[in-house]
Amino acid sequence: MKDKIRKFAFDQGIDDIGFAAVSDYNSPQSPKIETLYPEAKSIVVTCFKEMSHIDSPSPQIAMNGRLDLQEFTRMTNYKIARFLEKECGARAMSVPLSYPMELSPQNPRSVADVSLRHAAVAAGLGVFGRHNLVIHPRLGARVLFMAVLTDLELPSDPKVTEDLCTRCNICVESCPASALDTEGQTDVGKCLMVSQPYGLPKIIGFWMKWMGKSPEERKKMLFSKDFFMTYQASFIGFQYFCFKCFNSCPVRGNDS
Ligand code: B12
Ligand code: SF4
Ligand code: SF4
Repeated sequence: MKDKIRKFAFDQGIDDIGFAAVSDYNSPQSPKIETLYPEAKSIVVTCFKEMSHIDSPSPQIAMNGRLDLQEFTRMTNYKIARFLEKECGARAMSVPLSYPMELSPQNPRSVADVSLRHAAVAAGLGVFGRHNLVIHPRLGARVLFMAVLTDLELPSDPKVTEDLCTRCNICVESCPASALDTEGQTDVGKCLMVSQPYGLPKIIGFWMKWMGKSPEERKKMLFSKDFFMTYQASFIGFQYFCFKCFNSCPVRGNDS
């Protein structure tokens, strides 16, 4: 069964795939898989290599490549979930690449329903590096993950046992927000301010300022770069302005 799924997934253009039994998924901060899908037995994790757009000094080009990849991964993941249901007699639920997720003041550390990094580790697709990202043994650190939860019994693939991080510290030094200074922990607030400058904190700040302003001042606020960029981030998804920890890591794998 694993071979059948693997072949279908590679035919869709994925870069790698791994399988993890739900019992081998261990993400202490995240909800238990059973709370999302009580009958789930396995997680099918796919891996996609990010292309060179993330090296562009233009945030538009970098983020546009990410949007293209997001579209491709979403469609591919959905096709795999459909294949599991239609051709393998299974039930399947696709897990989002990033969003939608529960965004609320009650979830300040932005914990998603499924931690795709922990799922990738459980499925033998890599190990955590100093940047808290998962490094793939053949593709390096510039990879994104997707997953499908299924009731098929699929044994876990062997885990990567080699430490792929060289401890060079380049990621830590490259982070413009100093968000990686504490080992094993990304400072979410610091990262967000730099990597998503037109995200939620900007929107809240904007409307807080809006209150108590005169009509003339409000007009000025609407005709500002902040408002235009926040509009674009919200409606088009022009979200990330920083890929530094991701693209500075010299572990590029042998597929680069
Ligand atoms: C919310 C989110 C964020 C939040 C962070 C929230 C957080 N606390 O993790 C913010 C906005 C800051 C963020 C930033 C980025 N993200 Co993000 N993010 C997510 C998302 C949607 C959920 C993550 C989550 O649930 N975290 C909460 C829990 C699981 O984290 P945790 O248990 O506390 O683990 C943390 C540490 O303890 C440490 N850790 C845990 N176990 C271990 C073990 C070892 C040995 C080590 C060293 C560390 C370590 O890693 C975590 C980092 O804080 C995932 C997609 C998904 N559904 O998984 C993508 C995801 C993690 N993001 C990703 C990426 C690429 C980024 C960015 C590079 C942004 C960009 N431009 O693309 C930065 C990188 C920041 C960094 N170096 O950590 C990729 C990572 C791919 C990879 N190769 O690992 C993911 C998996 C998206 C995907 N579908 O591929 N992200
Ligand atoms: S995405 Fe940018 S700001 Fe966030 S941790 Fe990575 S390098 Fe730092
Ligand atoms: S940049 Fe260096 S320290 Fe950071 S994850 Fe990559 S290899 Fe490890």
